[in-house]
Amino acid sequence: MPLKAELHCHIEGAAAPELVIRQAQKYGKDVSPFIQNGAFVWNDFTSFLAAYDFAADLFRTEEDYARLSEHYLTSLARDGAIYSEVFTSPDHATKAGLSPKAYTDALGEGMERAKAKTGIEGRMIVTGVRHVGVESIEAAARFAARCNHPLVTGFGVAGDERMGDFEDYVRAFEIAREAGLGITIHAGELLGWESVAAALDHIRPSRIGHGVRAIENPDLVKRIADEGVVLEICPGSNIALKVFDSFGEHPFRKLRDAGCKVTLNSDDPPYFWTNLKREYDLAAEHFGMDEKALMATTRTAIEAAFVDRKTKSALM
Ligand code: ES4
Ligand code: ZN
Repeated sequence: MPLKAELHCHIEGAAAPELVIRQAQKYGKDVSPFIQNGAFVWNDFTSFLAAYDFAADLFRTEEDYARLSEHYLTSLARDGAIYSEVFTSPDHATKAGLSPKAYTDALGEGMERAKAKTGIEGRMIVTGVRHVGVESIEAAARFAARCNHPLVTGFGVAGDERMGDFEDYVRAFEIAREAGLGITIHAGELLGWESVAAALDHIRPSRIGHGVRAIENPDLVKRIADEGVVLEICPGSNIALKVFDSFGEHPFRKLRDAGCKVTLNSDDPPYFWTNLKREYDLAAEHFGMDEKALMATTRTAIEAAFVDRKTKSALM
């Protein structure tokens, strides 16, 4: 089994249905509109976000969040992962009445517990959400910049790519960059290659979340390869959300062959009927990735990780 590393997973989106059901019992909520036969129910990006928000709303206390990150990183380690970066979103915690600091400390505590049990290294990327609005994104950046949590090493923007413009987020990313945080932004998933180009022009990230629709423009693919921008590719998510019709049509292999730095990620694993192990298995089955190529993908992820040099060299 190849060693694995993950750069792109939303922590609330990593909550397994069993854990969400347990949380719903705790808070007296009916899961049936969003979970049926042990699986999340949704049919497009908007209804996916609704199910995601329902589940996220069931994590309310520090112990809820600590259990969530402990649970996820422990299961990842059992599947052969040595490193994981998770997207955190202070917006969810604020809605639940928890301060961004209490939320982050709790997730960090869960990550430390998982590390003590399994050795897996974890870091957090504080994330602003496009469909919540630019003010909340800047607030997330300011929090990330000042929180001084040793496991917060990055800042990103996720959410509905069809809302807002990249120009709107320049100030948030400047705040994060000045604080020394790593920078990544979702682009080229729901919208086409122009979105990836705009993200590169305005935000200058070292990594792009998804970025797969760059394949629509060969000049842009060359630019990504030349500039060494790392793509956080989530094949299972892309097929579940119908970004591409089938794994056979997914551009992972073409992007890799064109010299782009590619990594494998699970995004919101149970919503997309996946996990990191399945992503590696899919890449072997559909993208012709042998064991050596998969290990190279893991190495690319660790090289691109938002982690201090000492930890990085210990992982390599
Ligand atoms: C996302 Cl805000 C958010 N949460 C989970 N998954 C996502 N994908 C894109 N935006
Ligand atoms: Zn994502």
